[in-house]
Amino acid sequence: MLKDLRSFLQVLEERGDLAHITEPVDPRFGVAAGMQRTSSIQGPALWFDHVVGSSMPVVGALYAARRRALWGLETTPSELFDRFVSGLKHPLPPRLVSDGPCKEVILAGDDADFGQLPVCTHNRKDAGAFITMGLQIARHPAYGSNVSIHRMQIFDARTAGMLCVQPQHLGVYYAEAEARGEPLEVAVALGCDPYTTFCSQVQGSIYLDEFAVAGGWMGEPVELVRCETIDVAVPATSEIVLEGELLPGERRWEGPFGEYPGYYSPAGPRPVFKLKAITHRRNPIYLAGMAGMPPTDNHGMKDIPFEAMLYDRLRQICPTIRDVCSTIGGVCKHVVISMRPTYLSQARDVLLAALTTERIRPKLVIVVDEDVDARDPVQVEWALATRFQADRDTVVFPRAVAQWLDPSTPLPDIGTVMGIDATRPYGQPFWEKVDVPGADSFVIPGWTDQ
Ligand SMILES: Cc1cc2nc3c(=O)[nH]c(=O)nc-3n(C[C@H](O)[C@H](O)[C@H](O)COP(=O)(O)O)c2cc1C
Ligand SMILES: [Mn+2]
Repeated sequence: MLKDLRSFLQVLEERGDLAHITEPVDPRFGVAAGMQRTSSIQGPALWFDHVVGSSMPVVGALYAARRRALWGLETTPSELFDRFVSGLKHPLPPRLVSDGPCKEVILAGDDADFGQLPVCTHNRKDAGAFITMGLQIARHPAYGSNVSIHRMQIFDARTAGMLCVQPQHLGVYYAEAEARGEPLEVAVALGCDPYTTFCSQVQGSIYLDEFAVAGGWMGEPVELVRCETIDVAVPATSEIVLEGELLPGERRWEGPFGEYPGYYSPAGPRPVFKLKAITHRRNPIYLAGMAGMPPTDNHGMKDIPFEAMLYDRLRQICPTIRDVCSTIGGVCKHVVISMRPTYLSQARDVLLAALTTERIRPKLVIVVDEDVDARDPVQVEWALATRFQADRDTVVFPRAVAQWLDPSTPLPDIGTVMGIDATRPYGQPFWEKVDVPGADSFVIPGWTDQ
């Protein structure tokens, strides 16, 4: 099991999927430029040895390529969803341990300063530098522990904005604490192993402890250590931990920031995080990650849990679902489902179920037959071109719940969703698809034999 960021980086190093940038790089746009470039060519993860103004190396674009996410979760494309679902069904609660590497250096009070971190500025019009890959960990007296990721805009040495709004669980925790006039203690773990990193993206029940899902995936509990200044426990092997609290009754203007739909999300009044301590490993590695135009870390990390949870849900009504793909250009809003329909209208049932999920809501769902690779845009378009008639096979729901940050919606959070049934008419004769015997296995030297 990969139990920390370092062992994952070791795997990437061995597979030639981690490139070292040795020349000095500016944390303002420079690191982001590298991350964006390698993401768009699906190149390696990047290790920046020398980020100007900091002694910490920066690693970025770790999850911008799906292959790396699979290596991190130590699984294969064909096993991914089943492993994911089995972690959800068999969670293992985390274990508290007395000490861990993330305590090797402890900086509390005035010694803790965001300026110690190489926090990067990504996009031309971003309001400033943002921490984008921190796991926010918080506790609630009734709901338990929560793990999620929320961007943080650095305001000054010990103050940051945090984008955590309801119905996100951290937003709920904060709203309830604020209603009692209390701060919400929050720890931010930066640079964790792939399992705890991915558990942050499980959109489960508010009672779910995401660390227990990570434990389920690993087959052993995640080890946590208590924070120094707040009553929260964090992964023991985190590279860096920020301890602090969200202040009640305070808002500061946060944003704009280049978000995952590929647009600047507008500025607004947001909760304020007050830093109380920083703890870190010796020679810590700072983890950066892009949102913005896909593909990026943000999309890569959201797509897999989104697909796996939809897969699990849809398999309840259709066990012959083959694949669920959150398409790259669809920025976590477009889903292609391949399936083998076993009765008339089943493809439509699946389509409707996918469009009416709870927190993970697609805007467009395309259902294709099993012979179409849902991950190949050419094949999906071919199915649309040859198996789909718009008047017969389209369903449109106006005024559904839309994803926040979709700039095309007429009202905030309200928008139209659409389903397309591009499966062959069930049970009717249909033209036969061409095939060439031996084409898939034909070896072209230097091309198909690597
Ligand atoms: C890199 C990255 C950055 C994210 N930033 C934010 C953010 O700033 N605000 C937010 O509400 N969700 C953000 N998310 C999505 C949440 O982390 C995600 O929806 C999570 O599952 C919410 O957890 P919850 O189900 O416990 O509420 C981000 C996701 C990723 C992968
Ligand atoms: Mn949660």
